[in-house]
Amino acid sequence: MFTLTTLPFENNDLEPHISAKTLEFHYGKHHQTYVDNLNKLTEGTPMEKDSLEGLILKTAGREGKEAIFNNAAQVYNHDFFWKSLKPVRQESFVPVELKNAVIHAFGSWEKMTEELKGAALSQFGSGWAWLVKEDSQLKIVKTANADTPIVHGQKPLVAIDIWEHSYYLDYQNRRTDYVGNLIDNLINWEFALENLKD
Ligand code: MN3
Repeated sequence: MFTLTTLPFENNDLEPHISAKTLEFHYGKHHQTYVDNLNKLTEGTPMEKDSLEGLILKTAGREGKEAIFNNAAQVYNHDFFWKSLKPVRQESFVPVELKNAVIHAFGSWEKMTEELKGAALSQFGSGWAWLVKEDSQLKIVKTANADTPIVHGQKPLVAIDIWEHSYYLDYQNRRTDYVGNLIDNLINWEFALENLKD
């Protein structure tokens, strides 16, 4: 059985940037549905005993396994996304070790956040923007639909969900405002550092 992860904050902890109403649907309906679908698709098969990451790597690019991959990857991506966020009241703290690694890779902290914003805004349709580590190099990447960095040999540090369901109730078509508010106020950079060191 695959399970819905527990949110690391309350539904209203991201307000006013992401509303409790959005979380109610995004976490309670969309994320839950990926978990439910994954369980239906794997129940009674050897895959129900796989780890989530193992199942993703095993089904990526495999003909006939698209539905399992899509639901498994979306469960993984959302688990990761929630951990990438922090409550508004919690100070936005950038650990010095992360800051130094970012400056080394991008030239400045601002260049990295601009590139992350650019990736999120330029993704056509549904997908994700990420800060990742690949061959010990930090970089910004975007993935379409359910695609996830772990199948491309990349270790994610931070995820931004840019599917419309993540912002439409609060921002309608204004993805720029959603992405800007999220990057400026909600990213958990201490989580990013944990992943960098991991
Ligand atoms: Mn989503």
